[in-house]
Amino acid sequence: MNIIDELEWREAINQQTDAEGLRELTTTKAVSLYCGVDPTGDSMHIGHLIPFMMLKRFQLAGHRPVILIGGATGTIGDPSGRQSERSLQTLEEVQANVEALTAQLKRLFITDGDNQVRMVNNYDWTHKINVIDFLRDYGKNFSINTMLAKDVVSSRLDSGISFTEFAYQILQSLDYLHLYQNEDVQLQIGGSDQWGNITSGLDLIRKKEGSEAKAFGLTIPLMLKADGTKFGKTAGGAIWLDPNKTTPFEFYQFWANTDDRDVVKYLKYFTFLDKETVESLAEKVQTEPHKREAQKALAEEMTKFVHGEEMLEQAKRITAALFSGDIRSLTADEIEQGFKEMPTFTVDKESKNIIDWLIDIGIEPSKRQAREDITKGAISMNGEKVADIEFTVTADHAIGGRFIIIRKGKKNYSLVKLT
Ligand code: 485
Repeated sequence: MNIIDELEWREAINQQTDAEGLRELTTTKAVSLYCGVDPTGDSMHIGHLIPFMMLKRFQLAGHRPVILIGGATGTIGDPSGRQSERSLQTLEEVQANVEALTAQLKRLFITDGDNQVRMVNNYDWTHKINVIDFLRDYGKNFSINTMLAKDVVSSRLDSGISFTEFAYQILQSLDYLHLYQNEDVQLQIGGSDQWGNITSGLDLIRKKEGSEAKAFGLTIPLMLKADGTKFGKTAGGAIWLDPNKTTPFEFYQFWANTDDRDVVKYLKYFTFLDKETVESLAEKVQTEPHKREAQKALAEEMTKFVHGEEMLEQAKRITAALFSGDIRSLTADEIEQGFKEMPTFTVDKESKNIIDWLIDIGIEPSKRQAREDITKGAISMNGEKVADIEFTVTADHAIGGRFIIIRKGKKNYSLVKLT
């Protein structure tokens, strides 16, 4: 299947500048293409990931991906899709974010062979352009009238936009021209909000290189959920790629909790599973939805792609242990991940009778209540029932010397940290 046909099947194309031309180009050669991201934070979230997954699809189909990190554009800030002016980041902040994003992105791609990923930073060519050259060599090719008509700018004419943000589209256009001239790049992809910047780059290429220049643009649609809420957000905030912000277990759970109405769409749009596999999973959503096989496949594919095989196995182990109550099988590290969102208490390491211990922590309100819960078998520690009111809690009970998991009733888990 041609890559464009594949993207169409995946419903992953929003707009294209020349559908026929691009289909032809991608069937006749290994095309160099790029996607850029600005270092406005130290981690990407899954919203950012989408265009990069498409970039990876091109790579898997034999094309040549270029990832651009916006060390220059990140110091300005893209006004696309925003209602108000951004505050500037310091150059140090931008630099630290460049490093974090570079590391995060690079390992998702193939890094050897003919079509290995190339990483570029637009600071490298942008910082050399002086203001006179900028105005003479590039400024002359941009019409204020056209720039004003772009959504990004026209939507801000009432609320106001600085010259700095207004000029952003010129910087992104210079990138495309630079990559066209120096890296043989003929396609730029991005989210649907990038359409204005991408087409403005194409205009510059045609002005500089002639109207026959073979360069293309393609954007990816915004993912919409069946229930109308925003994709990629949970009660706890965005789903980050950085395992310190969203643990691999939480990442796995996010995908595993996908609604039946969305899961087939996600399998196509996000995973590298082929058409046959997706279709057979789609059938299972119809015939045996309770097994949630499609959700499991989605969660596995995504967690493996972003965090690797080992972290996926860990996420699955935590999921299974929480389901069966077999807490003892988990390591302290896994407990930390699995119980991140659950109530947490701290207590010192001193040995103590179970009743006093539960009151100290705050899990039980009174001795009477504690005694009652213990005798009726409602309390378990690390997955084992504690039915004896004379039981002594010692530091030895802590998993990895750090954690004790208390369950009260059927599913009220608490994490107790020993200090
Ligand atoms: O030459 C380029 C320089 C900068 C950029 C792209 C090409 C970044 C771009 N202007 C931008 O702001 N991208 C967003 C970002 O960095 O957070 C998001 C887009 C989203 C998707 C994602 O980057 O809003 O649609 O393209 C990868």
